Amino acid sequence: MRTLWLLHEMGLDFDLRIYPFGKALRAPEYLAIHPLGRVPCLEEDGLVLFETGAITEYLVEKYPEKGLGRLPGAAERAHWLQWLHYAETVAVHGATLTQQHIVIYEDRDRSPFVMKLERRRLEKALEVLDTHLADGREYLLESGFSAIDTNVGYSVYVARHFTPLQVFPHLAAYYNRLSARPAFAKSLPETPALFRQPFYDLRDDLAS
Ligand SMILES: N[C@@H](CCC(=O)N[C@@H](CS)C(=O)NCC(=O)O)C(=O)O
Repeated sequence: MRTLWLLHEMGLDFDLRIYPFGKALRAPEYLAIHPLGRVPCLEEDGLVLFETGAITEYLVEKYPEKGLGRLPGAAERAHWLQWLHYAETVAVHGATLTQQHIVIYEDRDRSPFVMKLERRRLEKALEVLDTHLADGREYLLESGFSAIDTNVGYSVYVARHFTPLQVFPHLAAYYNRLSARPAFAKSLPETPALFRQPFYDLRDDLAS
């Protein structure tokens, strides 16, 4: 979703191929593109690239006129890189919580301890963003919207399924700004593919 969002923000022409989670991602044809069978993947002019962060850097450098990167030499370059990679720090907690609450099918295989720990670690990671945004800035960099906002924004999109954003007022306002962008709306799945409910609370009902 975050790469799709970025492509829409950039206004590029592209063909989207959707691979549902499951066997399609482990088919030999797909493993020839991404050896781990994950999404996303970008193919352009014979180049095959995986890892969202790398795809982000590649796209903003290939299309500098879109203005969504902060290229080497730019004043905010170092912080642009910092938040690009921080997006993955947040995303990993979201991915673990997605696995615990949604992907794992049987209650006996879920861990209330992991759910609690990961929710706490996610909240600490969100707190850092909330504090950063507390000075009233609209987006992560003072110079305005860039590709790091699609990466971090996606991580917040996932995170809010597992922790209420209201306790982070600056982050909640930032997420509202991001989700009002037309390119964000275009990147959402037409039918809920993964998140079938808006919020997944802690599961204290599970045996420890
Ligand atoms: N760090 C990688 C993460 C890739 C990843 O784990 N993608 C997930 C979806 S967000 C996936 O393909 N999961 C399918 C699976 O593990 O079978 C990236 O940003 O591209």
